[in-house]
Amino acid sequence: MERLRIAEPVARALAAHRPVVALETTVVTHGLPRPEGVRVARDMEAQVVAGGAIPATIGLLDGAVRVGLTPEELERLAATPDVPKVNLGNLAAVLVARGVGSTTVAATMLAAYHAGIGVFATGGIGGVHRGASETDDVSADLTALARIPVAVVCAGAKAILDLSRTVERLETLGVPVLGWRCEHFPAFWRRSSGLRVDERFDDMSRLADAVRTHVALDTGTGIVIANPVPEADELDEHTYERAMSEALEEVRAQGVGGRGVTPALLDRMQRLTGGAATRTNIALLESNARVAGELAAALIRS
Ligand code: PSU
Ligand code: MN
Repeated sequence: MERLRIAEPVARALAAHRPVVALETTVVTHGLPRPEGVRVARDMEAQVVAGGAIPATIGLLDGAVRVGLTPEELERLAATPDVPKVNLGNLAAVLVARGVGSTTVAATMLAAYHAGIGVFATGGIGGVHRGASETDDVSADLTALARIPVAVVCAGAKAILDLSRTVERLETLGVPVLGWRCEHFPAFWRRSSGLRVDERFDDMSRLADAVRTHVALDTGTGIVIANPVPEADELDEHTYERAMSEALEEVRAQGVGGRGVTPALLDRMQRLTGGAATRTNIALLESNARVAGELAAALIRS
């Protein structure tokens, strides 16, 4: 891939067939309040290591897609004012024009795939927004999942979305949704949306076998590994329902559109819950990084 730069430790790990997990940077710059993002990124890397793999945090710096940012580089990215949020459509333009950007799930999957990394951890994938029948706002994450064979460990999709239509769309696209120790698609801040996953897995070597088998089928799609937030960190149901309807209402009233919608909703959730939503978000990010590390390690053994 043009303008792809793989950091030395990541390249070495890949050459030696050691497990590697990709991490994104939009969550660092747009998904969490500053300076929490950078600290969480470091914690996620530590969780990948604890799971048995090598982390590769991905973002745009100096006109290149960098796979494996150092702590200093991550700081530099986070300190950039108005850092652009990059998906598949604006990747080339941002590379050429600004040279710096944070990668969403979609762009991170593309970079991971070209670097030879098959496992990726995020918070929640993007999906079909509520009201999409009018706005047509559907995340490019779904486009990437339909086209790029990388396994994405997530706590479902952000519950600010229309989860039922998101799950329907994943099915249409032929993207498997595998539950890690759960039957139901998680709702990000809550453990269950009530929607079913394709299959529940309780054993990591079996989950790895399902991932490996799907990739070998060569359908070309990605895979969603749904990992609910740990019970102790789940946002209380009442707080969750109330904050979410208010957040959706505020963002609608302010006329936020396009790439701004998801960061605005996450920011409102954080404020309306007095930080509780962010604590849950951080807990699920760390848990996903840990599971992704374990999955990458199991894939090497399978
Ligand atoms: N998960 C989080 N926080 C985030 C995101 C995911 O816990 O901020 C980001 C991811 O980078 C994802 C993006 O790709 O939100 C989706 O944005 P949109 O809905 O505009 O496609
Ligand atoms: Mn969108």
